[in-house]
Amino acid sequence: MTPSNSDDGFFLQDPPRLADQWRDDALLRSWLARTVDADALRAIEPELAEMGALAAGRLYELALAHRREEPEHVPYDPWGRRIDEVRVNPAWQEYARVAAERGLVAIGYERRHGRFSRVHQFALVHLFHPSSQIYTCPLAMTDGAARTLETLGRGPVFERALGRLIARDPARAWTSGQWMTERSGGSDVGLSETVARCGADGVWRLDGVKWFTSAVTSQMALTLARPEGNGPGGKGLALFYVELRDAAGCLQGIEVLRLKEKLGTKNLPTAELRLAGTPAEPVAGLADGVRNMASMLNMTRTWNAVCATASLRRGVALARDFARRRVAFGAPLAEKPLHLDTLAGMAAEAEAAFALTFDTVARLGAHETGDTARAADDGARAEALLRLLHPLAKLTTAKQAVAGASEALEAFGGAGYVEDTGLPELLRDAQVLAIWEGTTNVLALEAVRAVLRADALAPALEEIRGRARALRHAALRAPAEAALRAADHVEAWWAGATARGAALHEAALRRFALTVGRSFALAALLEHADWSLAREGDARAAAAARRFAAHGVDSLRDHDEPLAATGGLALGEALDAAALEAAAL
Ligand code: MFK
Repeated sequence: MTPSNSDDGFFLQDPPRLADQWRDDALLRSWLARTVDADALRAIEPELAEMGALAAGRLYELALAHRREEPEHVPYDPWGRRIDEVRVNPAWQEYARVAAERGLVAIGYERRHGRFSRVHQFALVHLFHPSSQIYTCPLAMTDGAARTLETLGRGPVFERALGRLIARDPARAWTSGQWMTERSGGSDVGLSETVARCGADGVWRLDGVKWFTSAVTSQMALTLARPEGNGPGGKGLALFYVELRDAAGCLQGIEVLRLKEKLGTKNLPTAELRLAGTPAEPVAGLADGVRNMASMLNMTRTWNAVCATASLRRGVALARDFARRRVAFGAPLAEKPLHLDTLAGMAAEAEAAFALTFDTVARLGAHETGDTARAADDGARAEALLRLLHPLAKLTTAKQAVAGASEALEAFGGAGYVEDTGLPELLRDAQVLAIWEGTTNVLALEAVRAVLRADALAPALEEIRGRARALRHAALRAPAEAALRAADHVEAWWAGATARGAALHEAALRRFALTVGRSFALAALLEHADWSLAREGDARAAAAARRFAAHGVDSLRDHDEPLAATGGLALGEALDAAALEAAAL
């Protein structure tokens, strides 16, 4: 069809259209062809093809049609009874059905394809997420709860709950909440004020306020509370299991105070809850709650990375399609080198995010099943690397997703800023990815803990170097050198920082984490690009890797001197002397 922007004198613009998201995603298909065993891939592909069609068709239509229908909190029934019902739109109910039937959580536990099970699951999530109105939030928490109960929960109550969390029958399937954040803070969870008391009947009951609880429509939740008499901090908290409603469907000592009015994730009901004598069951002892919550956090952070990657990819898909339809200055945008250059930059970030995320996902699957292809994927080193990759993949891709969504909106000009196109959702929903599940700075500190406590830097640098040195194609030399230079720089910087013996330069740690994250992403993409050139004769991943390297992977580089001079904060960046002092470097 010839692009047209006028019809009988009225302005008429062809809107962007989503192609089948499985067929349209060359990198996803190529990545799976390289990394997944042929038999497993043959079994998985039809499911992916169906999800790709659904994501471009029915699910996307539902998302657009119901996007203005926000959840509603109904505190009382007409006769004055407190009911605290939270009503969601019909699209959400359909997402719940599709997610259960297609096993978007279950696949990770059925493990039909051994170590490829997580790749199988998250490839489906990658296709599903951008057409799901963030239904992936309850799914992420459900997966985190399932993993926690699988590894820590003992006894019939937890076995029953686990069975529900991974059920494929929508009538049986449960989702879980993850109630961590309190008024005292979302990052410093050790300050939590909720108290747990054991009654004479032997039942534990919780009292406190949970300040952000996502997807409050769930049937169960994992949460933290301090058993009476316990000491302060995360160690003094315990991990508790809560079922929200009793057999009659009434909330058990839970009051919904209000739903949050948020910038984005508008269809997701996020509530403030008061717990007043909520019955609860300790999951694993009466202390070390933060440590016991860690596998849930690592899982939801992985979902965050998958969803960030998927949203980047959606922005590229829509902007690319629109570039063929929108005519300006006498030609479609797709024929304008300047616009194409911008789209190529967006695609490069999306592909690098994909490489980092799916590398992490593959390691997670190998770790959980003990089914490792290489000896290097086994044992303590592999576990340390995974512990580092969870926060790195989350923080790196979240930042990319926010920047990418902004760029995607701009690719539509004014239409990207207009609510009834549905496009502003891309940006609004991306912003949360850098906030929930640990902000960029909190995750940078978590990455550093993985380096200090688990010695995770050496295996990360070894992976980057091993991949960059194994490349066969000359076309990849320049980006490979960028990855190697960044790895050398990280190593020298870390050695220098630790040799000084003083506290690490906290002000530089976000740059440290982003440098390791982006270098790792580059090396993973290069490995794929090399294979794709050789086996598929396809130069697209190579072009993306070159461009991603040119965007820069080393954000420590420009800061060495000022950091050394001021003990951590570049002078020009410091607001005033007090800020320098407060940095306590
Ligand atoms: C669409 C995508 C879907 C996304 C779903 C979104 C759902 C959103 C709902 C939410 O709940 S958002 C709220 C999320 N909140 C956070 O992510 C909390 C952010 N804060 C942190 O991560 C802090 O670093 C932390 C709370 C962990 C600090 O607390 P502490 O008490 O100072 O913990 P500490 O001392 O660092 O760690 C305690 C133990 O846990 C240590 O082990 P040991 O006791 O053996 O030394 C740690 O090694 C261990 N640990 C902590 N984090 C870990 C971990 N172990 C493994 N992996 C981790 N990530």
